[in-house]
Amino acid sequence: MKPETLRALIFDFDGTLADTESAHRAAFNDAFAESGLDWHWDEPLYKQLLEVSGGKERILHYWGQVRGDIPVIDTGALADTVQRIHDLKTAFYERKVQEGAVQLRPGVPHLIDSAFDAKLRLAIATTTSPVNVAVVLRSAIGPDWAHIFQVVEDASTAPRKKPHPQVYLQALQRLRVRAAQCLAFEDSGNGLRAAIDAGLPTIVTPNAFTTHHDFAGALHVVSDLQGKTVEELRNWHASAQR
Ligand code: XBP
Ligand code: MG
Repeated sequence: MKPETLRALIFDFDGTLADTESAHRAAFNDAFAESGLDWHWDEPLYKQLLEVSGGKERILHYWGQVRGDIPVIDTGALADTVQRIHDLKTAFYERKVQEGAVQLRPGVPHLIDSAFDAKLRLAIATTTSPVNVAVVLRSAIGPDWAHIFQVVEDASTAPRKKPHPQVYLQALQRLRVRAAQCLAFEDSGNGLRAAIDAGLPTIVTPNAFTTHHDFAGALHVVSDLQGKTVEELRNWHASAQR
């Protein structure tokens, strides 16, 4: 069978395109303080909690861990409280990004530019909120970012969070390409499983929060995308066809 041509790159966002999780962690703690909660997520605890994809799901998971003894009288009220805390967190996160707390990871700006120039389709498949993608890429790339990443699937369009493959399956549908015509890029175990379950050959670039995750099934695990070229991506993609 004729090998497939590489036509699209699908990037995870947090921890892959940009180093965001320290700013997320600080924003969660600001939101807890603002809400009068005596919760504080230090780095070791946040590393564990990142096993749960999605900020709201993470808050709910932690609430169950620390307050499991208090029967939930009204699940609707609990959901509203979690939503309120998460909305606050997103506002704090946005401010931190605008103050320059988040950078694109090494090699990402150059690779995005060269992939765009090589007419590869670019997409994002993330469990974070759409405003978080926009605020980071607007400050890092400028308003053109939405022209460069033609497809963005996020928490608002794909409510079932990684490791569920929904966000990647929807990105493939909107790109109108087959999984074998793409490469996916991830930083976490949950993300890798979501991409693999969507049939995507996946490159993993771990970061300080995810180096201990299980990356079995990844096409390649590399420290970062520094110096990576479209040519090298095409070779990685071809090796997945063999
Ligand atoms: C990583 C996540 C997100 C962020 C926090 O997303 O799991 O939940 O940690 O962002 P990605 P929210 O799939 O891009 O690695 O609070 O908006 O969820
Ligand atoms: Mg990630």
